[in-house]
Parts: sequence; C-alpha cells; structure tokens
Amino acid sequence: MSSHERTDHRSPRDHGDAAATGSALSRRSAIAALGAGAAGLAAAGVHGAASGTGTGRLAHHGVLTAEEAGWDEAAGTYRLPELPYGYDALEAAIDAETMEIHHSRHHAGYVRGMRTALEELERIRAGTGEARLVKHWSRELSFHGAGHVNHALFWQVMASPDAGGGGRPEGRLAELIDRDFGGFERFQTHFVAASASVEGSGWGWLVWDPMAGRLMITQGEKQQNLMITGVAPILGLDVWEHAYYLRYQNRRRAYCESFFDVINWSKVGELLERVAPAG
Ligand code: MN3
Repeated sequence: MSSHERTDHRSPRDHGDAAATGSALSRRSAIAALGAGAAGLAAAGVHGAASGTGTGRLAHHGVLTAEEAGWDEAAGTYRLPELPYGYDALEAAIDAETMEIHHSRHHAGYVRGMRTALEELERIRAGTGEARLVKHWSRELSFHGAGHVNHALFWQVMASPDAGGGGRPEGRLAELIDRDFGGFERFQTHFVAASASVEGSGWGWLVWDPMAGRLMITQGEKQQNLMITGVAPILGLDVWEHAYYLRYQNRRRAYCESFFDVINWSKVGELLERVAPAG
C-alpha cells in the first residue's frame, strides 16, 4: 500500500488550505472531540517529524502516521488499520485468538462507531438529523474515536520478541525514564500498578507532558476518561477484559507484567521523537 506516498502527497495541503475540504473538516471534528488520546489523530503532519523539515510545528503535534491511524485520505475517513504483525506474533504475552477478536471485532467496532457518530453529527448540521441527539452522538464520537486511536497506538507499541519486543528502552527514552521515574524498575513497577488498578475497563498510559517536558504515567477509564488534554501518549496498555481474559481470566496484573515481554521499545522511542523531538 502506498501510504508513504499518500502521506507525502498530503503534507503540504494539511498545513495550508486543507481546512477548505470536507475531509479536513471531518478530521478536525474528530481531533477536537478526542482530547489527549486524540493527539494521535493529528495524522496531518505527524509524518513530517520522521521525514524531516518543511512541515512546521504541526509535524510534532501528532503521535501516529496516517497509515498507523488508518486514515484514508481519498475517502476522508478512518479505516481499521492493519496490524504490523500476524495475530500469533505476540504469543509470548497475548494469544492469537485474543488478538484476532480484539483487532477484527473490537477495534473494527470502534472505527464503525466513530464513523457513524461523525456521519450523524454531519446530518444534524445539515438539518436532516435529530438535533436533540447532539449530546448522544458527541458522547459516541468521544468513546469510539478514542477507542479507535487507543487501539491504533496499542498495536504499534508491541512486537514479537523475535522482532525486538521486550527488553529495555535505549537512548534518549531510557535516559528520560531514568530521569523522570528514578530508573526502569521503578517505572515498570509504577506502570504495572497503574495499569492493573484501573477501575473497571481502561488503559495504562505513558505520556509526554510538553509543558513540564517530562514523562508521566496516567490511567484511563473506558476509552476516553481521565485523559489530560495536551499530553501525548507514547505507550498504552489495554486493560479491558477483552484484551486478556481468554488466557489470564481475572489475573490482570499477570497480563500487565507479561506486556513487558512484547513492548516494542524502539517504536516507543520513535513515538517520543515525534511528539518531543530531541534538541
Ligand atoms: Mn481493547
């Protein structure tokens, strides 16, 4: 698939007259509604961080590339992004059946829900929808839109141990984890504890706070609650039961610990560079 070419093709427009297009309006609506989790939705421009100069400050606002976020520029909407590995690649921590159900049913459902919400809100603006349902569809957009972005990011930050999953972060990411958490072990203990103790369904997050210039560990409830607007997630762990129940049943902490066997630290480091370029 020629997403690379597609992304490059879009880059100038995204920072210019894109606001005049319908697709850009849809994208901006989505971005506005999603809060912190939506940092990744700024697919516009994120590619610029990796491809060098010329795309301006917007290049650093997003987390995911258009391909990673499932953004279909031609259609002006989101699609279910493909996994960067097979369903059985993460067996060290997550079984293939769970991965397949999680991606092809749960994640796909969030994409559908997000698109439906955007379409219904557009109908309301056009006068053909039910205006009293703005609150309902806005809540749907937030939940499903955050669900989509969260999962798109989740798939990216894992890898088979054969393909670099597990181990330790290196370079600047390792230095920042040491600086901000007092060492990798303390970070790991904190991240596992935060993820394992989420009340109900939610997420454990490692985020970058651009104001403080430091990393933080946060919890998310459901897909979108407890988010801090403006921080950028670079690592997320889905702790909904659908993410682990087949293998781990109620042992959520064991699942959170196993997650460390498949974290793709080089990818997390890449995401850090997108949201917080060195220098
Ligand atoms: Mn999930």
